[in-house]
Amino acid sequence: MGAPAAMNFQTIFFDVLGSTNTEALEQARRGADEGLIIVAREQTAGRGRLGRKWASPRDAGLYFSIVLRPSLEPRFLPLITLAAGVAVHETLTSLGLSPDIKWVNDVLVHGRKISGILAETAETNRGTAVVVGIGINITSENFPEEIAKIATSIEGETGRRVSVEDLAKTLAGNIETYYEILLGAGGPQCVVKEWSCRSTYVSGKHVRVTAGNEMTEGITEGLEPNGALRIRTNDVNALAIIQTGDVQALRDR
Ligand code: BT5
Repeated sequence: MGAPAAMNFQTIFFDVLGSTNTEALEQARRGADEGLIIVAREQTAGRGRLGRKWASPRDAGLYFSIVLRPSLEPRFLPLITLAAGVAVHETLTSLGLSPDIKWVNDVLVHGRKISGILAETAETNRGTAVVVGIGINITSENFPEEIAKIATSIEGETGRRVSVEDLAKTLAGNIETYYEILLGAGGPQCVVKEWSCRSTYVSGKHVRVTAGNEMTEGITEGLEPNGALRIRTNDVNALAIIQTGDVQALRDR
């Protein structure tokens, strides 16, 4: 097998959108090629997981969605989110930040959220498309009150204001790198490794995971081959495999 061809990026910049993910999913359903990137200066209905909101004030962040058409075993699809997390981590590191990744999709700096990732799929005539939506805060200036305490931004951390265009370009390059690693030989294992060395949450962390009405507490013990989180539970000393949920770090007594 030869090296995979470079991704063909095409970026469309919008002034305002409800959600760049909605636009990218729509374009994917209409047959858009892999590598189509949608960016907006502002989102009026930016979303996170489970119907949560992503605050997207005008010119305050990168609101970015990319269409992928991965030839990947379905069980490894969750690794696309992890590969995107690594790409965001690399992007922020290149700007002088020291980020951490909280399983599964939060990128934090000094314990505050600077980026979130939302992967969604669409069934299209050309097969399953995956849209990876990424929000990265550029400035903290217009944070709504409810996130001001839990969020941070590139400017807030470094004092420098980056341009949306430059940030989008660096991010796209890093996505290409880790997506190609994922699709290559031994890709899933490599992505798990790349993710693990960038996250303090991967092992030895006392956490609580909430998924719907279920709550699991214990110490993290690495990832499964598909990116699921292993937790050694406190009560019965069993190994819980977390496929989805919200992770919260607990203070050790
Ligand atoms: C996420 O969800 O973190 C995924 C966010 C993905 C946003 C991008 S922007 C481009 C693309 N288009 C979209 O419509 N979405 C994607 P989740 O793990 O559910 O976290 C959501 C939570 O993060 C909220 O409930 C808030 O607590 C917090 N939050 C909201 N806006 C934030 C912001 N700008 N910065 C930091 N935290 C925020």
